[in-house]
Amino acid sequence: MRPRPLVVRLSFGALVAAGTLVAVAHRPADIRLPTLRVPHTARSPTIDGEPTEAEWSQAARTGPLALSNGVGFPRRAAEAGLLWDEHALYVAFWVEDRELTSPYGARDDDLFLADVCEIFLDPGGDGLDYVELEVSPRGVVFDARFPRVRHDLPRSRRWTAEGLRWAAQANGTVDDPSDTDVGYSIEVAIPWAALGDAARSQTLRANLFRIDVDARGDGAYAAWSPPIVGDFHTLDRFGTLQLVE
Ligand SMILES: [Ca+2]
Ligand SMILES: [Ca+2]
Ligand SMILES: [Ca+2]
Repeated sequence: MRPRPLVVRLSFGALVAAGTLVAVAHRPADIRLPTLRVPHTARSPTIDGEPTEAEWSQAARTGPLALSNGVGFPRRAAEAGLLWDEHALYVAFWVEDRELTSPYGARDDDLFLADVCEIFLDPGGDGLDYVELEVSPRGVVFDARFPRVRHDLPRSRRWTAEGLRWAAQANGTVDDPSDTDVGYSIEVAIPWAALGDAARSQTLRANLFRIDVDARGDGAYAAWSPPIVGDFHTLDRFGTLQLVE
C-alpha cells in the first residue's frame, strides 16, 4: 500500500535531476491514463487462486505492469485480468516472482510490506470513498475503505468488504529463501454490493499494483497506471474500467 515513498521519490527525483531529456520524456502528463474495456462473463470463474478457467481467456488484460515511477518495467513481470457480471468484478493476477516472501497471516495485516497484489477502486471517480484490496501469495487479504485520501488508516482498514471472495496459489515456497520460486496467481471476486451505489455504473476509476520484495527487503513497485510519485493513493493517476457487454 505504501511503496517506501523515500526510495521511489528518490529514484524519480534522481531522473529529473540527471537530465531534462529523461525528465521531459516521463512527465506525468505524458503518460496517458489507461482505459480497459472489461467484458461481461456469463459464467463466474471459480475463485481458487488458479485463473485457468476458459472465462479468463476472455478477460481484459492490463499487459505487463510498469514500474510505478513510470520508467520502464520490473525484472519480474506481473499482469492482471478483469471480468464482470451482475454480482461482482473479477480480478486475476499472474505474477512472476523468484523469491516469495510474506510472513503475514491475519486479515488486514501490513501485507504491503511484502509480496502482494493490490486493487484500488474509486467507483465514483471523485477521490472519496475509495477501496483498497490486497492479497498476498499466502492468500491473506487486506481490505480498507478510505472516506478520503489516506484518511485514518487504522479506522479505514477495519472496514470489511462484505461477500469478498479471494484465493492465491503460490508456485514455490513462501518465506523460504533457500530455493528459487516461480511466482503466484490470485483470483478475487468483488461484489458490487460491497462497493456501494457509486459502483452501479458502467465506468469506474481503478488502479492495480504489484509489490515484489526479496529476502533483503528490497522492493520493486509496479502499476497498471504508474502513479509517478511514490504513493499508490494517487487517485488522479487511476485508469478507467469500462464495463461492456
Ligand atoms: Ca480459478
Ligand atoms: Ca479490513
Ligand atoms: Ca518477491
